[in-house]
Amino acid sequence: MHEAAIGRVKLIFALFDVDGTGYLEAEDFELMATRVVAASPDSDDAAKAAMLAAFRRYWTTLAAGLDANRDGRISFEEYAACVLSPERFDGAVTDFAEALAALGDPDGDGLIERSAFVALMTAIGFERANIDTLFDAFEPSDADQITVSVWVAGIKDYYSPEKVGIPGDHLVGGPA
Ligand SMILES: [Ca+2]
Ligand SMILES: [Ca+2]
Repeated sequence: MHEAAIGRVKLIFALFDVDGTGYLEAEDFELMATRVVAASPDSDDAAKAAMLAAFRRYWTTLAAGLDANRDGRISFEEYAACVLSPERFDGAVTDFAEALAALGDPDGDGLIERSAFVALMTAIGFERANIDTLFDAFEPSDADQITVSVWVAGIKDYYSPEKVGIPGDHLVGGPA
């Protein structure tokens, strides 16, 4: 696997272990979902419910596919196996990406302002400087907006082990 993809996987594991136990558990996804929904106060209840459902589906899909020793939690070693068969997690990642981008577009015009993007990505736990660099890499319009579809594609690329040199790589590592 490419070094860049390993870095992306390590970062996501660290951020999703919200309670810092060293393992991914159902509780981590509840905590993360609550935090992300709270970062989008202008979203309607349907968008918030979709996000919560996407986080829960993501957890159940990961647990079903990766909890090799069946202890109800996912270690980093177990998690890293997801990059060996990413197609098994495609549906859950797509759900997650679409629900997150929808939260970033509360007025439904298909565009995401930088402020909404920063709020959601900060809630997930990414570094502020890296978030801005990523937004810039998505080539925002003169009005400083990106499209929902660009963001959805960017999230899916982030989880694709074969992708290198993608905008999402800006999230990995400290600010320059
Ligand atoms: Ca945890
Ligand atoms: Ca386990």
